[in-house]
This record gives sequence, C-alpha cells and structure tokens, in this order.
Amino acid sequence: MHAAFIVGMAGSGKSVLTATLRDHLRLTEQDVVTLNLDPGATVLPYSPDVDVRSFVDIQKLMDDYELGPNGALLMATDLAADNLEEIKEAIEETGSDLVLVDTPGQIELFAFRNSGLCISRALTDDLKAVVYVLDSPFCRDPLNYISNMFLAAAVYNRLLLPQVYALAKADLTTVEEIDQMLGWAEDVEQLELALEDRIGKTASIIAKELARAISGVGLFPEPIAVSAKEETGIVELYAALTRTLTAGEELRP
Ligand SMILES: Nc1nc2c(ncn2[C@@H]2O[C@H](COP(=O)(O)OP(=O)(O)OP(=O)(O)O)[C@@H](O)[C@H]2O)c(=O)[nH]1
Ligand SMILES: [Mg+2]
Repeated sequence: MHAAFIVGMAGSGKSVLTATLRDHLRLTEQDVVTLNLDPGATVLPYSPDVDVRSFVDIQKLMDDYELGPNGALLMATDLAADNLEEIKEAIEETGSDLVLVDTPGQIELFAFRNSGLCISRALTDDLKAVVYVLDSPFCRDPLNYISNMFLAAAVYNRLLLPQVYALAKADLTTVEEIDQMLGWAEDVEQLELALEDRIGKTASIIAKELARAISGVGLFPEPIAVSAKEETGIVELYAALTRTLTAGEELRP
C-alpha cells in the first residue's frame, strides 16, 4: 500500500484536503483509506478508516500526567509510535492501494520528532510521498510564502520523501494572486523582487539567499492550486501525486 502524508502548517487545510481527495478518489473507484495521525483533532471533516485517537487519549494524558495541551500532544505522538504495529495492521487489513495520512497541525510533531520519522518510515514498505499544503491566502504575502518554502525544505530534509505542493484554499484568493505565487515558484527572481518590495533590499538578503538555494536544488517545483471547498485542482493534484509516487503508473501495489 502506498502512502501520501498530508503535511502543512496549522490550519492550512490538511484535513479538508484529505477528505476531498478521498471522496474524489472513491468516486473514480480508487481504493483509498484515510489515517488520522492527529491525536489532538476534535472534529474531522471525514471519518478516518484508522484513527490514532483509538490508541491514545490526549485528555487522559493531560489529566494523568498534569500536562498542558502541547506536552500531551508530544507524549501522544510518542505513544502513537509505540502503537505503530497495531496502526500498520489496521491499515493493511483494509487491503487498499493508497493511504492518505492526515498529520497534526503542529508540524514539528510529525516532521521533526523521532516518532513521526519512525511512523513515516515504517507505515508501509511501498512508495511514499508528502503532499505539502500551503495556505493560499496566507502565502500571497511573499514572506509567508518563503517561510513555507523553508518549512517544506526542513520537512524534506528530515523525512527524505518526495514532495508535491498544494496551494490550498485557492477559492479565497484571486486568480492574479494564484498566478503570482505560481510565478514565484517558476522563477525565483520574481520572488526575490516581491521580497524586496515587501521588506526592502537589505532585510531580504537572507530570505533571498535561502530561496535561491532551495529552488536551486529543485526542491520547490510549481505548486498546484486547489480548492477543497470548490473541488478544483484535485484531479491535477492527484495526477502530480501519482507521478511522484509511481512515475505516472496506476496506483497498484
Ligand atoms: N474556503 C476554503 N476554506 C477551506 C478550504 N480548505 C480548508 N478550509 C478551511 O480552513 C480551515 C482549516 O481547515 P483544516 O482542513 O481543518 O486545516 P488543517 O490543516 O487540517 O488544520 P489543523 O489540523 O488544525 O492544523 C477550516 O475552517 C476549513 O473549513 C478550502 O479549500 N476553501
Ligand atoms: Mg487537521
């Protein structure tokens, strides 16, 4: 079974995108399941086939160990890794071709801690990729866009999985704004100019150098504009994901 890890900053649209991708794939008769890896999720826009919350109870951890919400999330993620075999079995039992993994809003829980790395490595031996979700209304500010470039590069550096980029919530931005962001991805000089306009030539030196380094190694190719709400760009995103996972072949293990 192949795996796509949906990763992105808090509130970027990961869970809604997971739901929409799943619904789209099921409509096209793809065999897909969802795994919720966010122990702190209260309400999800889909009903996960396998749910980390069945293995760890964040409220109980807070009560038993007198932890705050973030400490409990850290502990819950480590405990989830301890339950990896059970989680893996539950996913394998579904016999699906693809698992969409909805990761926690606190990106560091999944991407930077050992437990997340263990889960990403051991969940399946088949092909894996990251769908890195950027919040379009947030990223139309070049400073936020570049912060997401850094974060996506840091996630890559840690997980070493191929990445596909989704410009989520495209319905909340104008076509011009989306085009501008696509232009930044295509031509780093456009991003450098936008950064200079935004914070000035001197203040943008480090950001520009880092952007150049990230795009220079080909780490941040053009994102795909999607709206999970309006169901646009989903076909294109899935096509990019398939290309990344299997060089364009149908997803069959
Ligand atoms: N207009 C619009 N809103 C969206 C879209 N996708 C998500 N949202 C909204 O953005 C908010 C966050 O969406 P989620 O999918 O919960 O984001 P998340 O990244 O899973 O959030 P955390 O798990 O808390 O980090 C919700 O209010 C969604 O309804 C979209 O395509 N269009
Ligand atoms: Mg979520």
